[in-house]
Amino acid sequence: MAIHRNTISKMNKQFAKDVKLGLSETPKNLSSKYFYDEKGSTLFSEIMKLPEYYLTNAEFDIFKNQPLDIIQLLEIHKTSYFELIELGAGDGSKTIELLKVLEHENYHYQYLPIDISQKALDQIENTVAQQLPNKKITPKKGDYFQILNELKNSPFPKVVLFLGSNIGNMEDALANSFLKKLSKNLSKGDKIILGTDLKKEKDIVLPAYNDSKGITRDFNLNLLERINRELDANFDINQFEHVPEYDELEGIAKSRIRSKIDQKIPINSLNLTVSFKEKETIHTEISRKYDDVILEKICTNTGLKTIGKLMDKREYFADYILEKKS
Ligand code: AVI
Repeated sequence: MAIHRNTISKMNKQFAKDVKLGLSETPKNLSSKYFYDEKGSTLFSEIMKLPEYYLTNAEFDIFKNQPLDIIQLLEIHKTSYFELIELGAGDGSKTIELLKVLEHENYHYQYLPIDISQKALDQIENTVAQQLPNKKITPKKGDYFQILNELKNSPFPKVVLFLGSNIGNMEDALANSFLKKLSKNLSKGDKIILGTDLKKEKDIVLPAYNDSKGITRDFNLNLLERINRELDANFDINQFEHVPEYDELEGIAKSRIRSKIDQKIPINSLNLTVSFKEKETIHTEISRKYDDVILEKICTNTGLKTIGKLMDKREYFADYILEKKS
């Protein structure tokens, strides 16, 4: 009993609530935001290095080869000071390419990466220390909007980076509310660099979510392992499979977990037993792919307008430059 109480006090209450709700619904679902525990974050770093996962290289290509175009579209001047704020900086490998040029061209700015993970912030600090030893950065640990709200009162123009097509893990309606909230924390004339994976053929998109080494499979199934670890459950991941799909017309990659057999899984911390029929699925992730029309749709009533778009050589990926107009 003591152990059980201890388990409950340690577990993430919101995670427990969401797992209970998601696995009680039809169809069953679990939010992709729960992918990123320590193991999941390590697996995602591996995914980004996979040849099939073209997104990272494509966006890197834009930052490496077109930094001056980015700067020009941002309409920043060497004489004025601005704040470059990055939401979820990852390892910073793309942004560092922009920073190198801003440094070389003597722009005046402060770089503020925001992340809830101290590990991610330490990593970006290391990258900058190694590649630009004279540049001091200002990492901020916490919730994006809480920190943006704190930064709102500073008198300086802002450029917000939201890269990696992270926006694509939100349904369009949620992406729209996210951009509305972001826009509310900005002032007229501020800019956003929004990284988006573009709609394209299934032959290119699907392998990115179904790699030959099975890392994406492990990444998806880690959700069940996380429930085992944190909520004292008994999922045998060999009895489940990773099911990715991509509908070219809709432009959305979807990941599911499918039960191979009829089975009942106890989740002890929730006092719940979840039944699965053979082939029953749990929806775990969407990865929206964009074009100009969808981009415009998610910008509706946000006060944000597209003022530029930069693509990699193969036109797989785009960084849209948005400006707060009102
Ligand atoms: C973080 N996000 C943009 C990734 C994506 O492509 O949707 C997460 C991911 N899921 C499977 N592979 C990578």
